[in-house]
Amino acid sequence: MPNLSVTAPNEGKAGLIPAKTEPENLECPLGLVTTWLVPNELFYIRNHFPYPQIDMATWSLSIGGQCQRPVAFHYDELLKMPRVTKNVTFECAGNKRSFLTPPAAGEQYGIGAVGNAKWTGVPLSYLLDLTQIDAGVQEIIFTGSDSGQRPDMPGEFNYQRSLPFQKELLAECLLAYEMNDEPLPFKHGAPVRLIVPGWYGMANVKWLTGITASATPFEGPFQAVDYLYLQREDDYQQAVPVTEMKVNSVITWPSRGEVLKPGTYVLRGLAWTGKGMITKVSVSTDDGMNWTDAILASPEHQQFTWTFWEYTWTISSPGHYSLMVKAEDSLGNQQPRVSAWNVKGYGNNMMHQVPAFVPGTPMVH
Ligand SMILES: Nc1nc2c(c(=O)[nH]1)N[C@H]1C(S)=C(S)[C@@H](COP(=O)(O)O)O[C@H]1N2
Ligand SMILES: [Mo]
Repeated sequence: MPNLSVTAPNEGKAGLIPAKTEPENLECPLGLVTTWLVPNELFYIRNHFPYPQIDMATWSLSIGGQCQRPVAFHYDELLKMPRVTKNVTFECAGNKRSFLTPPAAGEQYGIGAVGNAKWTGVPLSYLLDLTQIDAGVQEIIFTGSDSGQRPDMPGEFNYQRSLPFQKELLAECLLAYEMNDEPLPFKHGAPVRLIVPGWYGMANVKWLTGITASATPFEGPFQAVDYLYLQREDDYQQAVPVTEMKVNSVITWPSRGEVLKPGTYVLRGLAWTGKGMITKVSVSTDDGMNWTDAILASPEHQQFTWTFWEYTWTISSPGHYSLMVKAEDSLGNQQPRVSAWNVKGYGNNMMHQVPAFVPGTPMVH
């Protein structure tokens, strides 16, 4: 593999919606996604720091910490290990933040910080087993090679996150070096990134360089300051960590501002959840008064992946309509009409609402 760095702005990512350019944060135009797996060029991007520079001649992945046998592997060695492929949808915890009232600080994402892709790589448990992790280990820490400063504290930090040392959770995870059957694109974390099925996107550490077993809880800022549901700015005592995705859904057609005529249309969208399966999607065209089931329209509907939904709507008379969608999953989770607000604006799964206008007489300007 050649050395990895970004050579041109917007490289490979034309058509995405910029939320911020430095560091680069791009939303996916979900209305343009017609395939169940999002093409790599259209997959959203979320970065906390500028892109790292990676010298593949010296790059290796070290796995150590509280264990009997620390190890390190070059890229070519990882490719020769057992491999696993999983389709996984992930959503940025800040997706739909712009719909919160009052506003919450952070990237003001609309609905497009979510995507579904096919990931291939080494099972995480395979690598952890090689190291013979010590009794008493509580967490596994994952280190990305990107680093920089934060506005809220002095110092230089790498992007680092931990997972609890729970066998079932870790058994689901993989270290991906392929995305949709292509080598993992640099902007998505090449040479290898972590994939944690069912969790919000922050868990999927890109540009991995280190995996460390730890006997104490990890206190890095992307663990202990960010990605916590906080009710008050200073209330870290009561904070709940952001982990699994909540059940969520969006309308991808029509989009806001679409002018429609009386007639029959197919409304379209997507629904996803954390651990369960999407069992039901309902649509309202009258601002949530009446609801009708939509059709779950994905050819493949699997755990940890999103599903398309469709709903045939016949408009008989002009007027202003409020289209809404809500989804339910097999674990009984439902979407709230108004999200539980939190200081950092995470996990907003309130029902998505799109106004539609059907003019009845010629519009006068
Ligand atoms: N090293 C590193 N990994 C990272 C991040 C980052 O800034 N640096 N951002 C995280 C967040 S918040 C999200 S939502 C996902 C986004 O992955 P993507 O850019 O491939 O869509 O990556 C996660 N992994
Ligand atoms: Mo995110």
